[in-house]
Amino acid sequence: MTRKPPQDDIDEAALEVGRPKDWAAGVTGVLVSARRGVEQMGPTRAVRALRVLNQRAGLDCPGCAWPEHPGHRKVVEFCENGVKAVAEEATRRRVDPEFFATHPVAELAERTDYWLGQQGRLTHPMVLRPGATHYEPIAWSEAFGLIAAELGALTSPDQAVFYTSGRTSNEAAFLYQLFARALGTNNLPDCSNMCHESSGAALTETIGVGKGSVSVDDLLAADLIMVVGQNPGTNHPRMLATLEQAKRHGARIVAVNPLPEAGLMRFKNPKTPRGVIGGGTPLADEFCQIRLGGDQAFFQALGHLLVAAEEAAPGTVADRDFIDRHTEGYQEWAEHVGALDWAEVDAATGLPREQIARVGRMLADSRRTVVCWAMGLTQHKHAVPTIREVVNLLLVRGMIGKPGAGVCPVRGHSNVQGDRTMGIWERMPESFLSALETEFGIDVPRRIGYDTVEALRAMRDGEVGVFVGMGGNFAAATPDTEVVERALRSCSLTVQVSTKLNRSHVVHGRTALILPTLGRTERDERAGGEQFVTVEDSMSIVHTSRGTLPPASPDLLSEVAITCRLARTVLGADHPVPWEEFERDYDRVRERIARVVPGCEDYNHKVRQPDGFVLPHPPRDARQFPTESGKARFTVNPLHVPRVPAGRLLLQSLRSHDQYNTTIYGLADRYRGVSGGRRVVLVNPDDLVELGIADGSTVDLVSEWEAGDAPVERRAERFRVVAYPTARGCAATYFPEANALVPLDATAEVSNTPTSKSLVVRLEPATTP
Ligand SMILES: Nc1nc2c(c(=O)[nH]1)N[C@H]1C(S)=C(S)[C@@H](COP(=O)(O)OP(=O)(O)OC[C@H]3O[C@@H](n4cnc5c(=O)[nH]c(N)nc54)[C@H](O)[C@@H]3O)O[C@H]1N2
Ligand SMILES: Nc1nc2c(c(=O)[nH]1)N[C@H]1C(S)=C(S)[C@@H](COP(=O)(O)OP(=O)(O)OC[C@H]3O[C@@H](n4cnc5c(=O)[nH]c(N)nc54)[C@H](O)[C@@H]3O)O[C@H]1N2
Ligand SMILES: [Mo]
Repeated sequence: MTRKPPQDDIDEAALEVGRPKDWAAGVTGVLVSARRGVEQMGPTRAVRALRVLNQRAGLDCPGCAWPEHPGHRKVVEFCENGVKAVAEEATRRRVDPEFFATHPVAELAERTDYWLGQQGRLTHPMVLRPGATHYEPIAWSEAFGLIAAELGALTSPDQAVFYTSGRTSNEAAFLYQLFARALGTNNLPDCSNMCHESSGAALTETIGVGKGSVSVDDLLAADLIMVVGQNPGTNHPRMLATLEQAKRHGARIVAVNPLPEAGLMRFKNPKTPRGVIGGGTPLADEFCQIRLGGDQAFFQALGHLLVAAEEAAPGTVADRDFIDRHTEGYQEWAEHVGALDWAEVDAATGLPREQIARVGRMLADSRRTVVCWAMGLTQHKHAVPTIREVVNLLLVRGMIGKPGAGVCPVRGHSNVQGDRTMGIWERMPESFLSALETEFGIDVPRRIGYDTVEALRAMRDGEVGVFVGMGGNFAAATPDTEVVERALRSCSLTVQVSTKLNRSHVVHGRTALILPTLGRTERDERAGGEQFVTVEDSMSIVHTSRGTLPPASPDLLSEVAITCRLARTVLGADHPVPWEEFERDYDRVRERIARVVPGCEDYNHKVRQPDGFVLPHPPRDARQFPTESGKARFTVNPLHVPRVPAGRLLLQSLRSHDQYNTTIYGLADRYRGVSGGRRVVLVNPDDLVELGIADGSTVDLVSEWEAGDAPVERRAERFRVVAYPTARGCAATYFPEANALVPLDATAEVSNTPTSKSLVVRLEPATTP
C-alpha cells in the first residue's frame, strides 16, 4: 500500500531545517501566541476569548487536560498552544454553503489536513447525497430524518458505530452514550482507545482505578518527578510552570525520552521576569535518552536495584508496612526482577548502567515520588506491562496514597477523562449499565461494543452501515490510512459532528452529513436560557466551562441539542428519556448524571462551587484499592525487548509544536528547528552514516509487518531526512502523516491501542520524483 503526499505538500523547497532548541516557552512563545490569536480572531475577539480562559466561571481551554491549580489561578492561565487552540476555534474564517458549492469533494480530498483546517468554521448542516460531487445545505430536521432512516434500515443496532473525541462536554457525552445504548449498542469507540487506554488498563488491574492519583499540590510537594514518554513543552505547556515551581521547592526531575525535547531541558516561564530575560530554569536533573520501547526494561532494572538495596539493608528501601498492609505479590515480583538479564536491559534501553544506577539511588532516597507519562509509554505493543512496572516501582516504596506521591498519566484531550466517566466506553461495567436502566426505564445491551480498532475491522469487513463521529477526525487519527479510507467509504452513511472541516468530511460513506456544532468558546443559548457545560481534567477535578463569544453562525446547534434531536427523531417522541427537556436545560441532564455516575451525587450543586469538585479516588484518598482482592497488585511481566532487523529503524510518530492532533496550526516545529513543511524523518546522524543515507535526502518510509506468513509493506512517499540527536536506531516523524504506515493489527496487548510509537521501517530513496 502506498500513500502519496497531498497536492499542497509538494512544495518541498519551503521546508527549512535549523538547530533544535534546548529550552521552551519564554518570550517567543508569547509573541507567537499573540500573533496567532489576532490573525485568526481579530483583536477584540482575541481579548474577549482569552480573558476568561481557564478562569473560575470561565472557559475550560479546549487544548490539553492539564489542570488549573485550584485557588492559585493567575490572570494569564494559558499557554502558547492554548491560544492556538482557541484561535483555531474562534477564527473569523468560515466554511459556508458557498464554499462547498465552489469546491467539489474530490478537490477537497486532495488537500492537506492543514489546508482543510485553515478554511474556517463550519456554518451550516451539509449533505453529500449518493453520487453527488458537492456537499449541499440541508435542514437540521431533514438531516436527523435521514440518519433515522439509515439507522432504521440496519438489521441490528450493532451495525452502527458512535465514535467520540475528547472535547465533548460531560453533558453531551452522557446523552450520546445514552442514545447509543437506548438504540441498542455499546459500539462507543473513542480517541482514548488510541491514547491512554493502556494507562487505564494497567492502573485498573493494579490499583483498582484507571485514573491518575495525584493533584498539582502533590507535584509541588514531590521531591522526585519522573517525566517519561511525554513532551510537555509542546503538549502540556502549563505543566512546565508546575515543574519549575516543584524544582524551586527542591524536587529533582528525571526525563526519560529518546529525544532531548526542549521543554524537558530548560524552561523560560514567560509569566515571571526570570523567564523573560536570561537562560531560564534547567528542568531535568537527569536526562535518560532511552531507546523506543525500552522503558519496561528500564523500570525493571530500577526495580532490580531497589530490591537489591533492600536485601543488602532490610527495611531501608521497601516500605514494608505499606507492602504488608496494602499490596500482594511483592515476593514474586522481587524474585522476577532479581533475576534480571542486564544484557537485555542494555539492548532495550541503550542507557549507561551508571545512569540507571543514579536514577535508582534517586528513587531509593526520595520520600515523595511522582511518575508522569503520556504517549511515549502508551502506544507500544508492551505498553500495559510497561505501565504495570511503573506501578511496581511506586508500590515498593509506598508511593501511592500519600501527599507528594503517585501515578500521573497526563491526559490528552481536555475532556477525554470526563467522557469516560460519563460512559463513553465500549465496555462500561454492569453497575453503570444497570443504573442507566433503573434511571430511565430502558433496556441497555450487554454485548461489549467495538473499540476503535475493532470498529475499523468491522467497517472494513462490511459489518457496519452507519458511522457517527461526535467530534474528532476518525479518518486521519486512526491507523492504517488506506484501510480506514476503504472502511469509511463502505458505510452507507457517515455523519460528522464537527466545528472545522477535516479529512473525515472528504473520506465519506455513500451518503455523508456534516453537522456543525458550537465550540467551547461560544455562548450556548437554549430555550431554558444560557447554558454552561462541565468537564473533568487530568486530575479528576470536575468544573464548569462557559463560552463567551457569539456563535460562529446562527445555524449551529450545541452537541447536546444535536444528540437530543437526533435521539427524539430516531427513538420517537414517546421515548421514556425526556430528550426535549434535556435540550432545554442542562441542569436536567446533570440531575440524571448525579443519579447514575458514581461520585457525582449532588452534581448540580458541586459543579457550581468556585473550583468545582474532585471525584473520589480510593487509592489516593484512603489507600483503598478496589481490585478483586482489595489490595494493590505487584505484577510479574515478562520483559519485552524491541528487536529491529539490520538496516531498519524503529520509528515513532509524534506531534510537532504547531498542531493539535490532526489539526495542523502551522508549519513551525519551533523547538525542533523544522519549519515550512511536515514531511520529515528525524534520524540519528550515526545511523545515517551506517545506513549510507545522506542528511537532507528525500526518502520513502516503508513499514514492515508480518501478517500471517506474508510480510506486508506500507509506503509513505517523500520525506526529507533530518539528522537529529534522537537515540540510536530510533527515528521520528509526524502524526497523522505517519498513520499510513501503522498496520491495523499492530496493537498493544490488553488495551488494543495502535503501536504508533514503534514501527519497524526502512528508508528507501524516493520512488517518485
Ligand atoms: N499543542 C498540543 N497539545 C496537545 C496535543 C497536540 O497535538 N498539540 N495533543 C493532546 C493529546 S490528545 C495527547 S494524548 C497529548 C500527547 O502528549 P505527548 O505524549 O507528549 O505527545 P507526543 O507528541 O505523541 O509525544 C510523545 C513523547 O514521548 C516520547 N517517546 C516516544 N516513544 C517513547 C518511548 O518508547 N519511551 C519514552 N520514554 N519516550 C518516548 C517522544 O519522543 C515524545 O517526546 O497531548 C495533548 N496536548
Ligand atoms: N500515528 C499516530 N496516531 C495517533 C496518535 C499518535 O501519537 N500517532 N495519537 C492518538 C491520540 S493520543 C488521539 S487522542 C487521537 C485523536 O483523535 P481525534 O480526537 O479523533 O482527532 P482530533 O484531531 O483531535 O480531532 C479534531 C477535529 O475535532 C473537531 N472538533 C474540535 N473541537 C470540537 C468540538 O468542540 N466539538 C466537536 N464536535 N468537534 C470538535 C474538529 O472538526 C477537528 O477537525 O489520535 C490518535 N492517533
Ligand atoms: Mo490523546
